[in-house]
Amino acid sequence: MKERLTQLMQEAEKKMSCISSLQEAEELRIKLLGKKGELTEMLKGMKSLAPEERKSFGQAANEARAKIENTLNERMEYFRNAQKELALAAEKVDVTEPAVPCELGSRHLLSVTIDEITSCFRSMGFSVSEGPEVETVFNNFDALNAGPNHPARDMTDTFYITDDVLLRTQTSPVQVRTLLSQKPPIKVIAPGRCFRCDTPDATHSPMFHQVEGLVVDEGITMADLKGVLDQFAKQMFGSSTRTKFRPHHFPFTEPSAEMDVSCFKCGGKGCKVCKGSGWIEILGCGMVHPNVLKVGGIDTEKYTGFAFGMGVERVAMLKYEVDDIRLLYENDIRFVKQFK
Ligand code: 2NM
Repeated sequence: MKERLTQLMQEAEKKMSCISSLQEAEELRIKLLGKKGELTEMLKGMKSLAPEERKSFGQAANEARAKIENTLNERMEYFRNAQKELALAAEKVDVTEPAVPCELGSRHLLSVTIDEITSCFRSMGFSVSEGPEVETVFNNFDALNAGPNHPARDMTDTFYITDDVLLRTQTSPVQVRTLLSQKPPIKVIAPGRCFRCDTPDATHSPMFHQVEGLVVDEGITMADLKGVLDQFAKQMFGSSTRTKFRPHHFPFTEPSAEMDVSCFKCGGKGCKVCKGSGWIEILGCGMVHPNVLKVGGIDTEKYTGFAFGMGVERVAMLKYEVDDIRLLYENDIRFVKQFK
């Protein structure tokens, strides 16, 4: 039996030195030391030995077992480490590799235009105010002197949410909120999103943007309105821009007017942008109707005011010669990038 053990050890050592993977090491362990392993079987055969032989064989067999276990553990440890190193090498990050180029977007033409309009009025001392896009019917219509039968209130023109709540059709509700919460002097503009039930075409969109303004103080007259809006036109469209005011009608102003600017493209001779007339309609305006001031509890004997409103899309399209309003909402990066 001793010779067989020596032989088994020699073969085991030879096999162990040829192992080339963790799996092979495990297979060899089972083959030698497993329940039906070669060494295990040999130990089972010990019963047939004489008691004095049994002791020394048992010792030798245990030593052999320990040696095999140690060697296999060492080999397994080696392969585990090798596997770890391989995994780490595969994970290695090459910090010198050029990065994937990151596409930079740019500001949207509507944001650029709102900022241009806003900074004109800021330079004249206006503050900028914002309000909710979901408004009360009161703030959007009643407070603005648009009585219960005003055509603008029609279901077919306005997005109603309930009988009393709607998507604002202009930003004037922000002015109403200002009148209700502040005392004159008031000098504010309100840029923002508005909504009207319109079928989209080249010049209409059910969602669009406005900038409206409101000034209330003692002694405000039509001369202040004309001075401020003429100054705005010169800052926005060039210092040689001229303005003219045509009578108009709005429920919230009296008298009301529309302001045209001399064509900034042709200077007034007539071209495609001004459709040959030399003038371009830019905004609506007027002296705030006493009924509107009264909503804010303002003494109409002491205070007067003017207000105005313009469509941001229209101004942007004229100034940057965009011929279809829908281009402003498609967010095609090639379009957006033209107006940084
Ligand atoms: C316009 C034209 C004329 C306007 C009026 C008011 C308020 F709240 F003070 F009455 N805000 N905006 C106004 C006046 C708006 O848009 C074409």
